[in-house]
Amino acid sequence: MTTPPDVIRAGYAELVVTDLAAARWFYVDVLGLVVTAEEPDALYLRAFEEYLHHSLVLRQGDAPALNRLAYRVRGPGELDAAERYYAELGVPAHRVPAGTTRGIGEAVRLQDPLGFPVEYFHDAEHTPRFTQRYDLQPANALARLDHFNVVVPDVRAAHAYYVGLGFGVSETIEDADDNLYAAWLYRKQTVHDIALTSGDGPRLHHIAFATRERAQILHTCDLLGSLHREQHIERGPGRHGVSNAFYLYLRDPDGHRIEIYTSDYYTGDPDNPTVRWDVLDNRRRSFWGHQVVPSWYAEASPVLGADGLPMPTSPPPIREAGTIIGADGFGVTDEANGFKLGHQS
Ligand code: 4SX
Ligand code: FE2
Repeated sequence: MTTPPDVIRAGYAELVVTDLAAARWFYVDVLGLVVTAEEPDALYLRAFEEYLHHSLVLRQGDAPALNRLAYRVRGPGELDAAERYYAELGVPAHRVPAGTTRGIGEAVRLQDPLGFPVEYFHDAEHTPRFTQRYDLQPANALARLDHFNVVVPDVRAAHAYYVGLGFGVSETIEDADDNLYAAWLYRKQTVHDIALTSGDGPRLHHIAFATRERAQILHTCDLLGSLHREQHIERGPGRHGVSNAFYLYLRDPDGHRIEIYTSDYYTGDPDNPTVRWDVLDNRRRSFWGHQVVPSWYAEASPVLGADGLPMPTSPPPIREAGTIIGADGFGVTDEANGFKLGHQS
């Protein structure tokens, strides 16, 4: 098998939004992302520690969708490696010239075997890095893009595809019958660049930005409350079991899900052990055992195919949300652990 392209990390995503002004309010006014460039039908945004041109593009369109997930590769030569790799997989891939996406150099684009529109790029315009521009940063400043999370009907197949691309597996959710419900995979030295969630797919589950501290996440909650825009809060804030990160999920005006995430752990050693969670462990998705709202399992953004139309989806063989009474609460592990509310001995 040909060597896969040397991926550094999740680089940027492009979302189609139906009301760019509403999206600008959410991403710039509320989340505080930095505007690198603005066009009548597009916004190029970055977080405060980022120096590449953008980590998020919002493009005006007719229906909400994911236009592209982009991974940064280690050097320009890795674009050749990507072309060779996908040729061998039998997946059509094509080069696009520098500037096809504003601020991004030459790139290779393809519809990956899981059905997602993916780009590999190396070169990108540099912009000022505002790490210590505290005079510019709001109290909820986002530091950098952290990861993508995608919904796929066959997590095992998707897991194999990403392992083939050279990703490490930090954590999984499994059951005793060998069903794989979710997996977290990385190239950079954190818990993930991409997570796989079982469900009707291909769809985009969320894009996550990291903050430096959890106080910054809590401030986003307070801000939305003060603005009476608390409807944008979908899940959390809380502590993940998987990844140990502190989190908050928001829905943008088009329903795209954005996670704010902080304080996961280092995975850079070559023998970093995979953490395997039992699907019946109620702490896996909320370390504090909170139930996951049904929308979090059910809803996700359509992804565009090579023809520019939404990809058809197919269902998973087994649903995580259906495996436990009440999705996540009241799992069997409570009694297995000898705990019953009101009957403690
Ligand atoms: O819900 S999980 O605790 O499994 C989880 C979801 C962990 C890390 C993530 O980034 C995430 O989106
Ligand atoms: Fe996430």
